[in-house]
Amino acid sequence: MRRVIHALCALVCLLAAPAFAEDGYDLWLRYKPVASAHTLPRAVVAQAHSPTVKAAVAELQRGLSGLSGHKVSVARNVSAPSVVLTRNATPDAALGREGYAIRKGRQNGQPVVRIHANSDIGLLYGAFAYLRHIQTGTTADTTDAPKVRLRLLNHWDNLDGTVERGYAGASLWDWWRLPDLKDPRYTDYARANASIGINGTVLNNVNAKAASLTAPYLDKAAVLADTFRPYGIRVYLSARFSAPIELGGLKTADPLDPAVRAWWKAKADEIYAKIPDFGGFLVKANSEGQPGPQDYGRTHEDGANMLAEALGDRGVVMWRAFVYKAEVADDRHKQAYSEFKPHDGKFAPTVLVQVKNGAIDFQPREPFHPLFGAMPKTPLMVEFQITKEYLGFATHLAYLGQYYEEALRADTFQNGQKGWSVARVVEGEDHALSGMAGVANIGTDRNWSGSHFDQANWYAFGRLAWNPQGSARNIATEWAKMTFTPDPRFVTPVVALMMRSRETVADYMTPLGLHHLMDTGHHYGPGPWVDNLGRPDWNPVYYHKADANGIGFDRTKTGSDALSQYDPQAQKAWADPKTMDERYLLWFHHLSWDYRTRSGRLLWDELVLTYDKGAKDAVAMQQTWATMKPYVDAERFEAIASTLRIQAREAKWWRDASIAYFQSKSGRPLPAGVAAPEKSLDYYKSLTFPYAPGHH
Ligand code: BDP
Repeated sequence: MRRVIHALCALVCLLAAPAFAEDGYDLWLRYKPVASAHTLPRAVVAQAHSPTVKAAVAELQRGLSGLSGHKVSVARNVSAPSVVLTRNATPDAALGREGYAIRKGRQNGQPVVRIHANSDIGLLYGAFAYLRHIQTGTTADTTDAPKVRLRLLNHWDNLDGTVERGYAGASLWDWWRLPDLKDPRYTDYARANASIGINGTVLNNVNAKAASLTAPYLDKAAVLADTFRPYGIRVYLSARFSAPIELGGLKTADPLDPAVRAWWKAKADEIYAKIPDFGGFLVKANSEGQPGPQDYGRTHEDGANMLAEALGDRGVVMWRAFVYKAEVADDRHKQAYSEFKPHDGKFAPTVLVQVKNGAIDFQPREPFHPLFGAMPKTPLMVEFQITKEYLGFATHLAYLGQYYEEALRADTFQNGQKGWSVARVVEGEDHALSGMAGVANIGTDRNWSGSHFDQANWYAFGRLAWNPQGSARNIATEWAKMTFTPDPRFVTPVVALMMRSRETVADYMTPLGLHHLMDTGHHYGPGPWVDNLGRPDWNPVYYHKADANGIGFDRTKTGSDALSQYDPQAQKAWADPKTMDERYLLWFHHLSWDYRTRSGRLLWDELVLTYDKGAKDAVAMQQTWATMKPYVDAERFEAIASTLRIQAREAKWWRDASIAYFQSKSGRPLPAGVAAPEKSLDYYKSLTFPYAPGHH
């Protein structure tokens, strides 16, 4: 009888849930009553009480109380159905330093769920996994451990509280009021990250200010580090290469100058005195005007290895490969590879090279970066953008799990061998270090990410950093169940919508492998006509090369030959326009408007129809969402409906402006049945957005 009553209560709560307004603050950690509420443990039992175990106990208590609908207690011994946290007496090799096992059993005549780990942080990860299992209806015993060592968010946050390419409000870090301010939100940030396995955070923008390395700012960073430590999250800083000049009064920042080396060593010691587990430095050098070793005729490894020496074995250096030289090469696609590949094997053991997923710049679709598979002697991190600078800011729904999965699964054919996916390169089986970085989409907005569905991108990044071979679809399913409801009438259509969503954005922004078509500076909206910027490779016209005859960037032998930077077997996938995946077509080939695509249509028609489809699919997303109303609380339902409205309107704008522009080049009529752009090309060109967010 009691069971029936429990089940009924749980059901009532479940059904009632949509009635309560939710603002998204709780993310995927909402802990609303589940149908299995009556089967859940009544107590949390743990022996040790380190801050990390305390955090695990508190999370289990909070989570189980919410999920079961009644208060769960904390106990020393098992005298009720319990979840029991235990550090292994002898380490279990399968779990490593951060893994965990979850096993069902019995103790003192009571049903128990045992969470085992070799470390306290493993117990915390196990606690979050167990809560996730309850919310997603998983019951099997599990053993799991991360496949990547460094799972990091990169905040492009400025000291004045703005966020470069941030669309979710201001920076979470209140540098002005730190170190006194201890915002409880910092703990919630750490909980959310720990729940998906993120174990590090770079606090400041890669376009770094030297001031971040001064004593007052280190004291502020130390408070954040203290807050995050129980959750297994280490703090890192972006380091400005010229800091020895700006802060140290030196004449040079030459990495081979002994005074410069001594300055960095002393700086590292100062940091470790304040933050004993400081993670290390992230460096953007000799890129987009940032200082670096090349200013002194030195190499990337000279710079990276100097910083590695200063940190010693206390931390790592993440040296970014997003570089392009002051002198414009024939193809920006080739630059990072040309600069870094010759230096494979020359970096110190604590240096990782951090490579964007593609060779240009986080475009809606990019082939994988040719450095993956080309530097087998160097640990390569992949850097993804979670914030959607090039995919519609926070107002377009684009599930990036599907994007990351596509990049991670690409085969690099490292050493000429099949099966060396980007994921495998990143997992770094031949290296002591491995890492994945995601440019954060988090800010002071109440829902953290600017819109509810953008939370899924933070979530998916963390889950894929834990296991780069994970499935984007499964991750979306987990997220949707936890963030909204496990009701399949919601989960099935919403996951389908999420999985399609990034293709839709690529269709209305950059179809058929086009890229870098956005407007200048703020990167908001279409600007395929832009041809007036300081460097040729900043201009969209450089990338699409459309004229009366055709369109596309020839990266084969007849063109820039960037294709040759890939392993010959990887090249095959893109070498022949007739057999390749046409979603990459114009990335690699310049083709006549009359080129016949796989559909049998001419390239011009195919291009226009793809734009048109993208805009229509954006409207369809709105329609699907409208049918989800019964399953979602009113506040989040409306908020999402409003962003989808913006998206549908802007998708049409991208479609119309792009078709108008490319038609001015091709001079061809639109395929039958396709509506003409609403306004003239001049109208679209005349739009300006001086106050678009994220551009600082
Ligand atoms: C570009 C962004 C710029 C960043 C740069 C980078 O527009 O704001 O500073 O990437 O990654 O995509 O360094």
